[in-house]
Amino acid sequence: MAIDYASRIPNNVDLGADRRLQRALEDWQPKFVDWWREMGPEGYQASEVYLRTAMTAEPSGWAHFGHVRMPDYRWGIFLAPPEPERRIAFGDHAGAPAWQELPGEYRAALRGLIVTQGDTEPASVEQQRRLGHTCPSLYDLRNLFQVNVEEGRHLWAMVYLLDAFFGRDGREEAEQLLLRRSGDPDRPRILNAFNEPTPDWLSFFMFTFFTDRDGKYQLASLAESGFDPLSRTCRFMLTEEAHHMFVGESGVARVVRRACELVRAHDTDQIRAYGGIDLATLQKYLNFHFAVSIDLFGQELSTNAANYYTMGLKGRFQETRIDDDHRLRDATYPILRAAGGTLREHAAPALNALNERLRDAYIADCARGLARWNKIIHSFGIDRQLTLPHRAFNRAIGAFARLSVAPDGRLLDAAAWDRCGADWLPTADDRAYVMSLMQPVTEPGRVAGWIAPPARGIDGKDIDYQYVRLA
Ligand code: BYC
Ligand code: FE
Ligand code: FE
Repeated sequence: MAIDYASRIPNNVDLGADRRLQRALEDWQPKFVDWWREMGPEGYQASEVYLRTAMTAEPSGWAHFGHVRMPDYRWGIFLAPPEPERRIAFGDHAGAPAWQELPGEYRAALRGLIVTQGDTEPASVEQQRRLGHTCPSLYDLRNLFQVNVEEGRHLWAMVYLLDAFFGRDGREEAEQLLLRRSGDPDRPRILNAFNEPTPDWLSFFMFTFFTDRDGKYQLASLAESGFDPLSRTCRFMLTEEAHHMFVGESGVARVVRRACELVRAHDTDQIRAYGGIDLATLQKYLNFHFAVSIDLFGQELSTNAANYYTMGLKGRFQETRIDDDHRLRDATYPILRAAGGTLREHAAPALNALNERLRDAYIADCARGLARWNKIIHSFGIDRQLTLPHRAFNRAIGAFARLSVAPDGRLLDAAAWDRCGADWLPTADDRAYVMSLMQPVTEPGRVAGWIAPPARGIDGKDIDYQYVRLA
């Protein structure tokens, strides 16, 4: 499945054979580039960035690295190779051949899922567009831009589906995806986490750890879809997503490492005087990003989720590896709810609890990342751990949104919340402090003082390689 880079839109879907689709996408392409110039990374459009471009869509496929100006990046349409004889794995149609064409009766539901997924991609680029000005190193600057161009490509992935399968209203949705703006009160992005600002690099690393990981879980569920083109496009997107989460996990790990070095060097937890981000502040940022990111899974009990499943559109994480009837009509799933002043588990219909089930898988994955950060802290002999707050903490979506819950899961009254909130979430002071550290470092090989250098460079290059040639 080599990708054809000779045509105007790189692709591995034989775009040349479908004139209607090719015209629709060629009409959208300049609008996308206009959007990129307006809302993409500010101040670096003319810089040459050492970017990775996929050359095949095979999981083992090789990538090409080279310096590229971002507006010249070859965004295109890449689907994972088809699985021969693929069948629908769950829901009412389980066992039937996967759909190669749009199942007409599910048109609206599928369009909604594709638009919601598509909307997050440009939103994240908008959120991150000013970060280049305060990069901690050229290595990090390059990683930011790699993430940004790939999120741009994820938008292409969803626009391909809209244009290929949804006709005129698909084209209209494709235009709307370029018109909404993150954080704009009049035309916001669809999901709340994508309207939050990403003002500093600690927020960026937390975002790529926590929020891009929602991307992993949502894409994995959509990769199970009975609508095969959606499945294949999501399977390829997942290979790109892995890099975004690496940027987040390794970014936070380096901040943790630097904090530990300063604690050891100065024998105090109060390391702000030495230009570090203390672990208490890191914990608050973590609390904030975890809560907004778990909101992205939707309500604990959701008829939308039940319908998507029954229709065969959105499965569970690793659906085909689960050993049950894949219909779930009589199954139950434990969920938490507030009762008698505490949070208690109860059995809910499994079909309605699918969002919660996916959130559970996500939380377990986050915990594995935290364990790796805690290993670093432990290796410095520091007696402190980063922890995930309780899932009911600081929620805006679902049954916990109405409650005040401490990070340890205690239900609080409003007064207790007001007294303690500042201990648990970044305050204006915390944010101002972190912001004060955000001074650009653009000399090859140098790294800002609040973060440890990366363990290794990119594509076998040294850390002092010129990953970005500033224009
Ligand atoms: N904010 O029945 P419910 C990524 C709405 S991240 C605002 O629970 P459902 C990326 C909901 O839409 C992955 N509204 O909903 C990461 C519904 O409204 P309607 C993005 C919310 O449908 C980093 C209503 O509340 N992909 O790729 O089961 C960088 C009832 O809720 C929110 C997807 O999300 C919220 N947080 O679940 C770049 C996959 N939560 O429809 C990229 C596609 C819920 O009744 N989306 N609502 O008007 C979905 O699968 C589902 O839409 C959701 C919501 C899981 C998001
Ligand atoms: Fe994405
Ligand atoms: Fe991502």
